[in-house]
Amino acid sequence: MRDIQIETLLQKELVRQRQGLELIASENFASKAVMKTMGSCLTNKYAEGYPGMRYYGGCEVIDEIETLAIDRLNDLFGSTYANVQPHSGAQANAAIFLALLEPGDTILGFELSHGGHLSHGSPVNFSGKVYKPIFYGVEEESGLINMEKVAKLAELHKPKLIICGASAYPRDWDYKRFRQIADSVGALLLGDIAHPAGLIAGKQLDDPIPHCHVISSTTHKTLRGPRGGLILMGEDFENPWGRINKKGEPIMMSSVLNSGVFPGMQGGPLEHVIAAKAIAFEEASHESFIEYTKQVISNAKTMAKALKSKNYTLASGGTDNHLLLIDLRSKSISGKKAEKALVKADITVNKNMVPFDDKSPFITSGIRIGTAAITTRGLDNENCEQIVEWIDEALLNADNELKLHHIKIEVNRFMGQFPLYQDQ
Ligand code: DSN
Repeated sequence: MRDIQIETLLQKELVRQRQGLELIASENFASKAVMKTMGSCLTNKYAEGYPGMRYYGGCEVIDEIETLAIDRLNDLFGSTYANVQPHSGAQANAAIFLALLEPGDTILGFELSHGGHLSHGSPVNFSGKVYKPIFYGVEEESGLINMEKVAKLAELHKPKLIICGASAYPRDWDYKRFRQIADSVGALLLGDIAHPAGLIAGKQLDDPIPHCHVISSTTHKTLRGPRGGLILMGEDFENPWGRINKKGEPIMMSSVLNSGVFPGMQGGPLEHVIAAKAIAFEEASHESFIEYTKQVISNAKTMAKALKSKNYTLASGGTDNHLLLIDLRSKSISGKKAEKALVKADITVNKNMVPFDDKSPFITSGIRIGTAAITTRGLDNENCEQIVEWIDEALLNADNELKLHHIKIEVNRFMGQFPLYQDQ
């Protein structure tokens, strides 16, 4: 039986995605193979547990699929441990915290309003309610993280876990220095690479694997897979708390982390999504994906240059990765108003706090834009210069409905040159 209501809405959303300029930094367009697999019969199967150790019968095929996903992920990142079951990046982090920390333990993360993530200790998130969060931020002058200040905070508060990673930080991370700081205070280091994962897999950014004890990520941003999460370790190691198993052997961190995910945080894994993750990991191992990641960064740098030439202020002055954080305070328009105007022109962005923002998270002084999705559509540097022209025009005419409508028509016509899921 067809569900016409849902089919109509799906079609409407497909048209929106096709016609618009998708600049939300955490979004991308998964391949048709990834999408098809998410809609497969695997959604029907319960498989609590791990390959070879399930709580349900009939998991022989599922075991092969999950093992393939794990192997491909380890090959892609050069890691030796992978857990592909987390339903999202936030749940990967929750599972890691549950595995590594006791309630009340101190964690040191990146301040949310400076670009960090909710799940790194925000008071409105479980991570800020269950644990004791301390935050480092960026310097007001440079917009960059001052590693000496991170070291001082670590020395002062002796966190059990230090987190490096962000949702809106346009720069690469000094994982090596973070590890030195973690070691100096006996903390574990978690690298949350949810945003730059694809760029790291494409070898365009610094490699966190040799430096972080544990790594979490999403799979749907620059990595261009299905919506989901994952956990990695470069090398397994003995738990630092001296816990032993029934045989009197030290419990390895791989076992601690697996228990954190299941049964700690989740029940049945989404095996249809895990199969789609396996496809995405394979896709990301191709030379064409490396070329893609180079272009993502090149497009972001082109937009940064074009925006600066129009006197836009960029947090940290530019970008090393796929995202830009535009501080609109010098342009006298709020992030909320800017987002609304751009969306009317079919240019999708999100309002975002900027460091030292004086506006609330519902208003904000900035917008965050990213180039992962448009690069998948095939847009190049020249196209990115044109996008900046439209952004500028829309923001200068944020109250002019007719002008915004004209930009939308131009954007829609332009995007017609870049096919998306043509046979759907
Ligand atoms: N997914 C994150 C982002 O948009 O960066 C927020 O959780």
